[in-house]
Amino acid sequence: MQKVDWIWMNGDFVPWDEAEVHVLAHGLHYGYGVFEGIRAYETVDGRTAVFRLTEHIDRLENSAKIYMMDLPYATTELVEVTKELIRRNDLRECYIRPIVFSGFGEIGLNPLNCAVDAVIAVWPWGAYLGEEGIANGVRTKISSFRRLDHNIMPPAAKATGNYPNSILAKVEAVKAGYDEAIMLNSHGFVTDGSGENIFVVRDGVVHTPPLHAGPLDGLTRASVIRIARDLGYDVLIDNLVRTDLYTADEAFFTGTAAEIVPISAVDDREIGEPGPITKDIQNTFFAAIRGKIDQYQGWLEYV
Ligand code: PPE
Repeated sequence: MQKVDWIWMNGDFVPWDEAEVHVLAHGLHYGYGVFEGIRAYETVDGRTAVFRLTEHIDRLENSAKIYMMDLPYATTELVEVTKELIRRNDLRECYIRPIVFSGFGEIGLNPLNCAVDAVIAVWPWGAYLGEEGIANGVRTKISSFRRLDHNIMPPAAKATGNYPNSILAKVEAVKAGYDEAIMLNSHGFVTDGSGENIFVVRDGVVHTPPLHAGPLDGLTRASVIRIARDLGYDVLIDNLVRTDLYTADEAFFTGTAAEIVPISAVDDREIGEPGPITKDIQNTFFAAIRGKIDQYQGWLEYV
């Protein structure tokens, strides 16, 4: 990864190499932490804007609430710190990773006697599934690992400890020669990719799984639902099964890191080149994040 000058840690801006934690930090042992992934883009007028920053920080607060973790900073403070960090690092575009975790204090499951550490890091991060993936699509495999359940590790919380579930799926897919994994819940309904939400297009209608199926409540997903409806497409939020993917006319992933990535095949059933509705939504999204569309200016928080 590309290093920058400053990281914000527990209230201070510290040099990148000095942003360290103790090896006995509680969150490292038990995966007890919550985090976000956000992107900032250079817009048409040359200013940098963070995409839906406040809503990402709100989701961080909700994740912390689910885990009964006291966020030591208010939303407004974290929003301001994020903007200041981007300015200090002199970045026009970047990925933003806030993370709040139980730090050093005591080992043992109960986190209540541990410090709560809060960190925000920013760095330049290119296409998550490759430029080639954005342009031509990625090949996917349905994972043999099932997605976490609401009553096991709530997917509504973007918790660090949820991610080994995604990592099992990702590694399985990559080792088998695919680009990305698609996950099903324990009832066999499609949830999401290892780190992306999923959409399919059938007969001109856009479909995405409901939140109760178990995907993360993605901000990119919400943006795409709005964009698709504004473009005049019907969007249905309904359960999908694996064969809905095999026979889809079009399919794509959405996510902050991934942005919008067409899916060209699922379990070797070809979907093919990115389709017209995928491209329409992709083009609109890429124009929106760069401030080219007035009706989506409300999503941009200028640095
Ligand atoms: N599902 C999962 C499981 C997920 O991790 C993400 C984001 C999404 C859906 C899309 O949500 P949103 O970014 O709000 O549209 N994954 C983040 C972490 C990726 C990583 O490898 O780290 C991200 O995209 O930032």
